[in-house]
Amino acid sequence: MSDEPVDLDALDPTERIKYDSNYLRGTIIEGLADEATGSIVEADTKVLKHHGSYQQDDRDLRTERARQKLEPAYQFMIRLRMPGGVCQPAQWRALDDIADRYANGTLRVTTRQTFQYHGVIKRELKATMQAINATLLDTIAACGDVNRNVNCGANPHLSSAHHEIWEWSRRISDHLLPNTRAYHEIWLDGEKVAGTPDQEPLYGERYLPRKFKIAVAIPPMNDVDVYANDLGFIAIVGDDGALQGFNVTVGGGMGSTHGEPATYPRLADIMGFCTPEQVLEVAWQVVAVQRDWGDRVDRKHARLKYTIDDHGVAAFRDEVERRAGFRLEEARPFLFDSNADRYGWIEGDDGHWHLTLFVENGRIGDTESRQLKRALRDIAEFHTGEFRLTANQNVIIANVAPDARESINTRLREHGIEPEADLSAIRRSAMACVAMPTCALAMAESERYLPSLIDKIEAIMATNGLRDDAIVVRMTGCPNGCARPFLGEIGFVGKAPGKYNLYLGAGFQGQRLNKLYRENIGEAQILAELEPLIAEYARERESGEPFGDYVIRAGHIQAVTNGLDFHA
Ligand code: SRM
Ligand code: SF4
Repeated sequence: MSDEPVDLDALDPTERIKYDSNYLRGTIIEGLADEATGSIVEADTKVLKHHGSYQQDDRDLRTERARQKLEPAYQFMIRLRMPGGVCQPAQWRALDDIADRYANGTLRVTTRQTFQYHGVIKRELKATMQAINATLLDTIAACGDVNRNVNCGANPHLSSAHHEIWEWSRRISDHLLPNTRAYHEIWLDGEKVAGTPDQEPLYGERYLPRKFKIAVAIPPMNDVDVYANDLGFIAIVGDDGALQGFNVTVGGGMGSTHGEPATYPRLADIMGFCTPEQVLEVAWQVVAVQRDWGDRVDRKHARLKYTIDDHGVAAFRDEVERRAGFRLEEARPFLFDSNADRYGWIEGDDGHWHLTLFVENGRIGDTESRQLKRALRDIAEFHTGEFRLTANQNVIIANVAPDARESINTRLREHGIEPEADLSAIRRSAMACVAMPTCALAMAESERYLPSLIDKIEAIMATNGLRDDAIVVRMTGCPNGCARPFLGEIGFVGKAPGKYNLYLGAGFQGQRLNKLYRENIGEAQILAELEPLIAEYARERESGEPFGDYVIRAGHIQAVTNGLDFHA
């Protein structure tokens, strides 16, 4: 970190807010106490993110509230930090209670393996944070310009080294946590320690130029979409089942802005290989170089992916190696076969079983016919293994003894859930971001709309004999890319209410971006575009050929292997 004085006025205004916040305190305590409004001041909303919470308002109510001359229906989203998505049954029960007591009665599994609550009001924000902390989970650094929740391949059956690899994801997460005591002071009534100013050896007083994300993938599954992360570790497990180390990837990200070609999704480059003992140092130095080299003037150009394109991977690697004091080895061979989850019951090496349940768009709630939230809560009363959230927004009931399987099946069926439901492959390969009504940035519906669109695409697939063929479909309400839509073989990105850009051609293993095929189209045109393509795919595809590969081979769309070609 450089000690040179910084002209904050020359930087993005968020830099001053972070600097002035006194290590993420701001005036949040005062804002929580202000009963005149359900909101907090603008600068504090930016500081609050680093504590895992966003101020939002219910967009469904905006017009009516304005008509009544009321302030917007302010509420807060809270995101947990849960490395690798692991949650113990007692924690599940407590988190379920919190959803009913303080939030909107649902738990939302995110695309980064954690939970979000929506609809918490300011008056109850602190109590909610305290209730979360009482479960021994927290929300520190779940959002903001810091390293966020570390993802890890979620399928424990895959490799005997899984536990060890997951343990590394947890250690990376801990290693990169901010040091400030602000979180404890604000939410947990922690004492202010006089005379000992906070220090942030990694982040400094202004934290990172932008958010930072890490994932650990365990081949052959790329269920974390490792190439969409700023920093990735691909576990290399030897034939003897022992963890040899990790290939290191840098410079992935999805976010872009419509009509601004200087912003683009980018897949990470493989930078080399490190041993397990080197992982923490590599992670630290990659973050540190991005802290020092990242753009603090233009937030739209501040993610590591732009730093990498500006400086080149070789220069970035040299700097990381110089600071770490060792060189990375040549990357080692590995293979990914898909970026999806495997559903149903699977037996692990040790005779324990794991049930991956499809959760449509990650929303765990109850309806009259299906009480998923209730069922999982009941299972958490007797389950002796753990729950694992996947980066595809699903839930794994993991480490189940063989004789406990039947009670889990029974409990699910009692609540209208078929444990190994025979859903179409396209529905199971689809995911959508939250979007309306909580996301301030949504331009179109996503979570609330995708299921009905899938009903229609599903019918086209069935007519063409493709009911059991997976095509990865991703939808988001805007181009920020929260459901990684640019990795969809079919991607929909919201442009305006009811209108989407249609993208085609991403790689089935998450190894290639898609490309714009049609712009700003509504449902009728979406279906009219997809119907002949799907029919042609059914007729003409080669054995095992994924849809994304087919549309490129057939000349419908160009392959995008480099983010810089995304708009070309
Ligand atoms: Fe995201 C902002 C939801 C994963 C890229 N994201 C937001 C906000 C907080 C909107 C805001 O800034 O006001 C959304 C809150 C909606 C709500 O009401 O809950 C939001 N993002 C989500 C979640 C909940 C989507 C979901 O349906 O699961 C995911 C939470 C992940 C987590 O647990 O940490 C989520 N967001 C992602 C991903 C996917 C990933 O990381 O694998 C991406 C693309 C990867 C990347 O970071 O490039 C993503 N979110 C963004 C961006 C664009 C960042 C950029 O580089 O331009 C924004 C906007 C921003 O940062 O300015 C954003
Ligand atoms: Fe909101 Fe856009 Fe992210 Fe969807 S992709 S949650 S609309 S920011």
